[in-house]
Amino acid sequence: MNKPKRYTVTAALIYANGPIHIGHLAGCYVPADVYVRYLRAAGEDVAFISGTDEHGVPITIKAKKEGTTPQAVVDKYYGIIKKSFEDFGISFDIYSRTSKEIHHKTSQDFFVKMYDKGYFDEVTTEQYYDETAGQFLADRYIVGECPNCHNPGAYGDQCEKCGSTLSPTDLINPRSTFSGSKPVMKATNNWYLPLDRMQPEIEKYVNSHPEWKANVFGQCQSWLKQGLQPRAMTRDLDWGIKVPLKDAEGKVLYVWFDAPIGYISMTKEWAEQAGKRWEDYWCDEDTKLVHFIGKDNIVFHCIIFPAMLMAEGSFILADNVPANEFMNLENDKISTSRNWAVWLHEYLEEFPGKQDVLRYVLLANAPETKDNDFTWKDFQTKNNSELVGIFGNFVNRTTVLTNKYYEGVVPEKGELTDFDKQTLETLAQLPGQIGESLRNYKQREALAGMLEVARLGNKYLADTEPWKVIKQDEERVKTIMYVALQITATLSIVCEPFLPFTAEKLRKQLNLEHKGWSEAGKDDLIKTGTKIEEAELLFEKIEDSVVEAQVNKLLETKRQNELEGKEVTPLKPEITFDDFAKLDIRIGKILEAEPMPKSKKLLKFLIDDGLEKRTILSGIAEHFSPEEMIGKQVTFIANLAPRKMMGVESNGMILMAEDKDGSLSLLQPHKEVWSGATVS
Ligand code: B3M
Ligand code: ZN
Repeated sequence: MNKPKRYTVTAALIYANGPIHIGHLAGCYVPADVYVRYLRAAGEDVAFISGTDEHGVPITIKAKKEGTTPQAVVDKYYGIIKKSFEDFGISFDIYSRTSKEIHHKTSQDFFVKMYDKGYFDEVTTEQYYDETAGQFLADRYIVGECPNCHNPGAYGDQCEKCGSTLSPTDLINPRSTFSGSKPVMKATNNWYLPLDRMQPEIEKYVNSHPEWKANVFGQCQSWLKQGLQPRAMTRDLDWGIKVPLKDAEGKVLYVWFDAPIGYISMTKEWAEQAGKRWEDYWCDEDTKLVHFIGKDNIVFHCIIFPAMLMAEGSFILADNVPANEFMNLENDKISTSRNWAVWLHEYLEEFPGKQDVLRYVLLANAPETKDNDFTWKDFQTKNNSELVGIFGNFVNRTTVLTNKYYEGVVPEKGELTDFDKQTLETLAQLPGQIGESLRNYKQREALAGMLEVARLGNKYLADTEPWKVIKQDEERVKTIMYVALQITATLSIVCEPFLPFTAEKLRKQLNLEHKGWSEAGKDDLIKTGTKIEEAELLFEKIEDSVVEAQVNKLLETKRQNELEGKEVTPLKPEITFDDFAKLDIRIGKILEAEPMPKSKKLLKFLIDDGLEKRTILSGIAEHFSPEEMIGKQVTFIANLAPRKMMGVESNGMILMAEDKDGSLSLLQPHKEVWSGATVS
């Protein structure tokens, strides 16, 4: 597009059913904030819109779990989420909620307009219905046996044990979670968006954006290739926005219909307060619309919402949807149900004043092109070696020396050496490069460019050595410090999108007013004669004990999960029957058992396998005494290649089941069988 007149930037409307964690921050909120802060610094007209998504089954599920109402859930989490974003410095222009009156009206009007244009197909389908509770059942409200792994507690949309995607009719013996009764099939009408018929227009739109990030463009292509299916835009549910039609009693708008319209209704709300025209931000072709989201929301923002906007007809479409991949935590997927997360509100309490450290680490490791990992060790390293060691160190040396030599007054510059000129030229180029990376959603690259400014400063001081030169040539040192101060001043501008709290501290130290991006890199940014403040540390070292405490907190979570049986080992890759048939599994009887000398773990068994007596070593000495094993029947693998351990050859392997607490249990036939019985 041509140079945009203004920007509408949205960040995903997260469900108000739980607090914010670092996965949300890295995937969507920090990148959105960095982008917006840069645009504002560059003098652009921006509306930065977000809020909570307060409808849909995820909210009602949470209410059921907490034994309260959906309204109580959204009220509670809206408060927690809004406050943690504020404290973290995410600079939304508005942070609203989809429960607002204006949103209900905007969504209903949107629906009616599409309806009047004949965009919906009314379709009758059979859905599960709970006769006792008198309501249709969303997929999540039906449980039953998984047809794949036979987990008895699989949900109508997914089995959490084997991970397979299901539909409610796949379940064996389905039950309603409301009454426990067997649901019946009942006919119901809903309104469908004919994405199949709209595919050509949608394809045209997506294909006009080959510049989208590869992960986003690729996911869209794979949806389009499969062929789009009609999708119901209404649901039989009692929590949500009422369908504004006659004969639509008990039906609400599909949450993914109303939620993205939230971007529009929240813009209206903001415009009203800010004295702007909301239409400028949604209906003008010269406005650039950008959605920041996590990768699990790509299809909704790149296909379904654009299709809705096309159908409605009055709005612009997104120019870009720079979705990130996922951030893992200590090599494991972030999970709310397993409490495997770093929660923002807890971080803010435990690391007061260190918002920028977390922002920095999340950006440096941003999952821009693939999933990435957050570890506390890396958090410490990045803080200590980059923020303290490079950024803080440069600023501190400059401010300390300025105070020491000139009582904090920026000196006059004398004649510039070639090296000074070269340094200033590099300085002049960096802000433009950083800005370019930011406009192209390459935030890791931009962050590296920002740190490059501090590196330039450190190198300049290391090469010019003002602390030595001061003894021979006081005039020269004035110029050196003048140049170093210009670098510091530029740093205060270019660090702002990434490290807003630091930028403010730095501006205060330099007594520099807020300047725009175009000022950065200029060589008279901070004027001769300006009085700066006493040096104050921008960052402090993070000690080992602090990160150890965080790691221990996570280990405790893991232990707790194991006790509660939430850590189920994922399934191994599928094998063929032939693979299985290669195993020779048999039952044998233990004739003799003794400890292995010098080994804490191994026991040595003599086993009657029906054909002969064989020796098997087993690492179970910490769980069983030799005495209690004698005479027991065990299941063992009889054709495992012999293996020598501590000088003794072991011929097979005894099978055990490991319980949640780590204790072992023998696998025995449920009635005594003859030694040598085969297992198949
Ligand atoms: N509420 C999903 C989520 O919270 C959904 C996003 C809506 S964005 C319009 O991850
Ligand atoms: Zn399953």
